[in-house]
Amino acid sequence: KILVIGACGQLGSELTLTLRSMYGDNNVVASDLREPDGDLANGPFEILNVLNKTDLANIVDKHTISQIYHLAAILSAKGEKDPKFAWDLNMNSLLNVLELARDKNLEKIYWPSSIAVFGPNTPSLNTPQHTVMDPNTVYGISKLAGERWCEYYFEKYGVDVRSLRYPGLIGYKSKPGGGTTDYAVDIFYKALEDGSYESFLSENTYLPMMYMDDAIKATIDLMEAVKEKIQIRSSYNVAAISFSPKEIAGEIMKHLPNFSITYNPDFRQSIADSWPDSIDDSEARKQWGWQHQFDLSKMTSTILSGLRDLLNHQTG
Ligand code: VAH
Repeated sequence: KILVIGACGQLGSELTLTLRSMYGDNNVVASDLREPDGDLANGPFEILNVLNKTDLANIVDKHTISQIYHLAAILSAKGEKDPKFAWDLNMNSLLNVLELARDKNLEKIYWPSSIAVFGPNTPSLNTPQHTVMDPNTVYGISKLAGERWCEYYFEKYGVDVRSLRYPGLIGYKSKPGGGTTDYAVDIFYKALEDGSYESFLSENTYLPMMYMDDAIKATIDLMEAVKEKIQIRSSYNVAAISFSPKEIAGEIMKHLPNFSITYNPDFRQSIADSWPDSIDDSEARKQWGWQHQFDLSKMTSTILSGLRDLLNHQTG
């Protein structure tokens, strides 16, 4: 059975539903700090603080878990507000999961890394798989250290842990949680609700991004790949699209001609400036057939129609 840690998060909630549709509701145990709402309640759920090793081990034993997707973390912007806690949670939770996987000889572990592992001295165009990495956010530092630990536990103890360096993930079915790329989610809600959006990043801030369905497909493809194909045990570069606030606003205006955007950069601008503009993910494409499906135009029309239905449904 599969355990998803952080199942109520932006990625966790959609990934849990996908895993349940693939393996059956009762074979995917969702867990988080708080009770789920909506569809997540349609399967087994456990309240879990992943920093509590005993609780984690008890849940693994109780449900005979063989795979763990560990998605709980404090993201980039939120991490800068409480650096020590962000480091403690992001780092020690991963070490708890890796140690447990080793102890109980779990079959597979999934842990997300991020383009946040790159920093100001990393080449910013077509950032290579192997390159200079000088992250200057606590989140990025914890993800870089985490990648090193994943590779260590694979090499030293044979733990089959797999990882992707996600770009900004853009979806509409779940709310984002404290990231720097969240403007690209917020903009859709504001476009439909207010007709205008004030961006906290400047107009030409290019960032690597990916529609949520592509991110989930990449995760499943990686976890389903035969072991021999996985040559990288730190974390794979994966990419789909790169765009700026100005570009996504322009795409939205094709559907909502009266939509307007203003720019008021805040502390998140410096985080975005430290990250790449685009990513070279040729290793993932070569080794396990990664291929994105959503470009900016398809993502925008998909989100606008999906979110319109969601908001209409909510207002009843
Ligand atoms: C963040 N959404 O903004 C996350 C992600 C690359 C961005 O890691 O922190």
